[in-house]
Amino acid sequence: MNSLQGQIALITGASSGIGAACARVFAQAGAKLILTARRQERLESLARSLMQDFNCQLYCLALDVRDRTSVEQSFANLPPEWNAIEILVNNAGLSRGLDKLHEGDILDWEEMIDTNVKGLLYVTRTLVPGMVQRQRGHIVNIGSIAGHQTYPGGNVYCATKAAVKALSEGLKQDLLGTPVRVSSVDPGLVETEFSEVRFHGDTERAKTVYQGLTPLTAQDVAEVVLFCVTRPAHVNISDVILVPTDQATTTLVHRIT
Ligand code: NDP
Ligand code: 8X3
Repeated sequence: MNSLQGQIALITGASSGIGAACARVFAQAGAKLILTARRQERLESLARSLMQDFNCQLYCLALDVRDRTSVEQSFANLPPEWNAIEILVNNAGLSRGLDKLHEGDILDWEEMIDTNVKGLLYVTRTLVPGMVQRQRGHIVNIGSIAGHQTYPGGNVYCATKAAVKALSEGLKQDLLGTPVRVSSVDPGLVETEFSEVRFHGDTERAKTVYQGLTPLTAQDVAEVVLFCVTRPAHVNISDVILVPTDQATTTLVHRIT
């Protein structure tokens, strides 16, 4: 039931966190993997480890999802044996800052919108036509609880994830009548490099986000993604919100202090 034997899966943001964990569970399930992110050395090190552990086929692609031309050309130039992508995990994303909207850094806003919204759109627009043509495909968008509930200082990040939610719904509606599925996997607090990136490398501040509670791990999220993509063809897991037991809403969290 959980086999992806021989299926080609492309994961964006595979160099860290949830994307890297998806790569590992997919490799274990027998998928052929296209790993993409900006940090090529990270991808290659992950690829070496997955090849050693699972003897899987891998293709690493250094890619900035914000660069539309590069997205289009990189996918157009995939070796023919890597062309028939069946699973796309739109995971690349980030938050920057936790400022009040009226005090926010506009460069932070642009980076989030360009990556989380426009980057996801560029990748989707480039790869989904092939899925429709082949009558086979599954897109998993990594949204967030932040796309369902806004929290103080979350403003633009939450808006990008609300956009991802709308895009998942829109794509699902537009693909109706084809066998191509769309799932949205929307986690709460997951301990990855996410907060370190949000706070521009301030690791001490990043650690406080997960202090006094048991957050989700990237592996927890990857297992849900694997569940979505291994259902029978007539079943679409449309939207999953998964949170730590210690988290009720974006702001209501149980911490032991
Ligand atoms: P990480 O920071 O650990 O991973 C983010 C990944 O995105 C990295 O692989 C990074 O690779 C990639 N990425 C960022 N910008 C770009 C870009 N311009 N082009 C290509 N790749 C890019 O964080 P997470 O694993 O936590 O985040 C993954 C997704 O999960 C994001 O969409 C995030 O919003 C979402 N999410 C995270 C939650 C959390 O609490 N951690 C909760 C809910 C959702 P590189 O830097 O090498 O390009
Ligand atoms: C990440 C979860 O609540 O930190 O999307 O924004 S949260």
